[in-house]
Amino acid sequence: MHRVAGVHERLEQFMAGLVRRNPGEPEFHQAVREVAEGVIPFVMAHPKYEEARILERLTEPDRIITFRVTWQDDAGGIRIARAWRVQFSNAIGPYKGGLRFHPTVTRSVLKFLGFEQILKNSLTGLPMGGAKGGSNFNPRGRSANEVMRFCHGMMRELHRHIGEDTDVPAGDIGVGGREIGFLFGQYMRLANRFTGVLTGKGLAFGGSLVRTEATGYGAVYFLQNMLATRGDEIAGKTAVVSGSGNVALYAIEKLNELGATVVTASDSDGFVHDPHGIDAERLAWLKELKEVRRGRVREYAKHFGCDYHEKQRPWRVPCRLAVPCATENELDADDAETLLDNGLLAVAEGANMPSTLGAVHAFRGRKILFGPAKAANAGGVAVSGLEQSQNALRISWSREEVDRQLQAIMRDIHEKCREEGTDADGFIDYVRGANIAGFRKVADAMLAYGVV
Ligand code: NDP
Ligand code: 2IT
Repeated sequence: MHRVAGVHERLEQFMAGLVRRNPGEPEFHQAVREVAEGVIPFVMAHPKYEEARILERLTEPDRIITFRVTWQDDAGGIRIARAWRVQFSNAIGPYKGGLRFHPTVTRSVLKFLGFEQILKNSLTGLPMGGAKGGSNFNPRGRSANEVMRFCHGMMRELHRHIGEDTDVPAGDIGVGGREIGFLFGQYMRLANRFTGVLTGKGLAFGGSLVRTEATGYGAVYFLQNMLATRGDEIAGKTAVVSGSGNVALYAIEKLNELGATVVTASDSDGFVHDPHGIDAERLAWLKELKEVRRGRVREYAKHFGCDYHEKQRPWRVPCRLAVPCATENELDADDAETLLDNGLLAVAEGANMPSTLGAVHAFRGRKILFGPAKAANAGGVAVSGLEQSQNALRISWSREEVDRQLQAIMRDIHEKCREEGTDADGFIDYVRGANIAGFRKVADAMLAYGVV
């Protein structure tokens, strides 16, 4: 009894300090709280981490670079946006993490993403620190030429802060293969170096096979591993997916391959419900719509004659598997209850922090299989790590080889969650497991360095 009260007090005291030091940053507070709920009891049971104040040090970024990006729009007007690179921790490797271009990007959003990235990267077993960056630039509706000018403008400043052994950015929302090409081209020109300073590159200039597919495929591999602990499988089940970007499209592809029926996809305007299932043929159409024509999912509904739900999220559609792949806080406690009442078996988070804390508590309370983002979506950054290895070795591995390594990494992350997160009754708390396993490695490295 005494012990439990102590943990609660310590958690609230820690969070009060964090909130005081980081005012007006709700996403960052949320991400830290989710981790602290599991890590504080662990730290209290291991005084070496408590005495070295590892959690306090790990929640303070190494540095945050804030800068202006100026570019010219298609009409010749001068535009200004704000950009950041949050270099959170390089305790176990060079900073690593994506860049996001979206009007909702703030310092708080990038701090939450950078913090999550530390533990996610640790879970992959590869030597990568945690970082995130991006801009409140809104690429929607802008021409490819204007996006190019923005990317070149951004790299004019970013280039002096990154390097293959320092910090290696990649994609995230609004930053895909096209943007990485523009960013890499400008880096090369400014630095006069051809090196693996970004991942998610095109195959012609150092990219890795399977990086495009890796996050979505990895989330489904993780789901497969979770279901296997209950003697179950993906085949024959209905799945609800949100989003229609990089992560969603390849999650749908792998779910299809493994025999599920995926009945939804969405974007920020609404979702499409296709009871027939987004099969291989329909997925090819959706990919072309999103990746080439850069259209909206409502066009899918029109083309295939199914329902479109404006300004709604897909969680009311009955399913056994839910794979949120759009953005943070897109699934709340009410959505979780609805999904659970409709017979939900498992969730694999493709997006970062898609479930609110209330939703996470609801899933854990009902003891379903819940794969949190830092474990379930780690396949993307893991293959980024493999891209860095291939660049360093100046070789390219085959599709089969990279996919084999991705599957092995996802299996290994699942195993780490199981080792650290199994309750006395046999229930695997993947949230606690992922947080403690990710934390332990980084914390041990920090202990070895002394007070730095
Ligand atoms: P994309 O830009 O390719 O796609 C994002 C998708 O989410 C689009 O369908 C977009 O709709 C939708 N979306 C974005 N913002 C919102 C919003 N505020 N509300 C509702 N829908 C929204 O990004 P990714 O697929 O790469 O990223 C999706 C998620 O996965 C993010 O949480 C990202 O951090 C995470 N992630 C990505 C990885 C990667 O390798 N790319 C790796 C690990 C995690 P619209 O077209 O309307 O904007
Ligand atoms: O959230 C993420 O893990 C990513 N956006 C991928 C980061 C990376 O460096 O590949």
